[in-house]
Amino acid sequence: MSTREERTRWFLRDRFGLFIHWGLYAIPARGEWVRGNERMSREHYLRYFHEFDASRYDPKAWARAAKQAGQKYAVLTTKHHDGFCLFDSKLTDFKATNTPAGRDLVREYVDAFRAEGIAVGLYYSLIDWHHDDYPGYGDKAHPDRDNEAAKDKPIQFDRYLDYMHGQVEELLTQYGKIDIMWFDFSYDNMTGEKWRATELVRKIRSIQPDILIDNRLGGHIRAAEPEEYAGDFFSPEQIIPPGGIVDVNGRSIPWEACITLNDNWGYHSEDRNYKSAKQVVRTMVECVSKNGNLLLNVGPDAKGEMTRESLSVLGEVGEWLRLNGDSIYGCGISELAKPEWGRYTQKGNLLYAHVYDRGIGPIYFQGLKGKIKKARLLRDGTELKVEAPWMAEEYSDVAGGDFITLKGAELPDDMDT
Ligand code: FUL
Repeated sequence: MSTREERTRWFLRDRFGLFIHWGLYAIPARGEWVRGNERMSREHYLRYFHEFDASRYDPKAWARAAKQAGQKYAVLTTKHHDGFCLFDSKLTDFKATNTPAGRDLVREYVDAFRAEGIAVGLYYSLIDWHHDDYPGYGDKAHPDRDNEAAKDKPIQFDRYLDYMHGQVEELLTQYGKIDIMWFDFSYDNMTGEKWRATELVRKIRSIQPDILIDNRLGGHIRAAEPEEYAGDFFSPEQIIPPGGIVDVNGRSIPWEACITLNDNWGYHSEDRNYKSAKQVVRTMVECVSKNGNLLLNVGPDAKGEMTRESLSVLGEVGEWLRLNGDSIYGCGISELAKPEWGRYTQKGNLLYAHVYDRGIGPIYFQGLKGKIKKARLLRDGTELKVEAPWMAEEYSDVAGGDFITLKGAELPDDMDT
């Protein structure tokens, strides 16, 4: 069996992925938690099930957008907390094939992304507000448990676990090679063996030996536990861990920050708070400068289209990556301290200086005196001068740095040069 180090090699090289939250909740358009947050009854929610037609679902267009954005892998919600399945599961009727959409939407997603050479991940929620044998995650999150009749229903949790394990098996046997299994999530004492995690992970690895599994089944990857269900990578949500993530021995652990493009995972029709391309680029650089990945989320609308704003930001980020991708793919943390003017990423003896704030003078490279063989502007290959300008020599000697003079007074790119 492959080791975590072998399995994660491509992942640590590829650095940038697309997260897609899509399901029935795109119809009420108030985010993917809408059923739980608003305590919607099953009946109310079923309205969306009878209406979901995915009439503009074109995963090839999604895949093209991801490719142009420079994203190397994708993760789609095959089932979120509401329990609705985008795939044709034999184990439930609550699935896309039984809606007006009438087709297996996961199959089309997998095929489209594969065809663009993008690695394919599947998100699967451990929480399930639809399944009768799911105990609920807090009152708020399981509306059915709020009504008296449902409260007294005896629950056989093992039945749910059989169902959940069975669906994972379906997902991993029916769509060819899958690159990432993204579980969501453990909480309180619902963690690890409560999900029969060892059994589940063994099964997953026997079907797809090289698949990556996130850490949300509840393992403690950090404590260098056995790899059983500890997972292959950490999944910090809406944050970038300040010092990256290291294990008990101080070694860097693979991680991926998942971050929304606006303020919601699932489609929210009133949420216009989109991050700019500049913010996304800098977030991605921040992750890579700490040895992490960025999984950037978009929430397509009820018909299946990504919003204009999402597509436009993805396009701009892609244009930046087209010119500057060498400073992201295959790169990681630098041993040098974070510079005052921006960030470093590094690949072997190539150091990438992401200049955010040039200030008024030349750019100073602390600790690199005499070590810079040459410097080039990444976006167009322009030669940059490495020198100690007048007066700087003296300070350079004191501080042990070199100065790089950029030709021209302006930074060529306001996002990140
Ligand atoms: C969370 C979920 O509850 C959110 O809805 C979202 O899927 C996020 C990625 O994980 O914990």
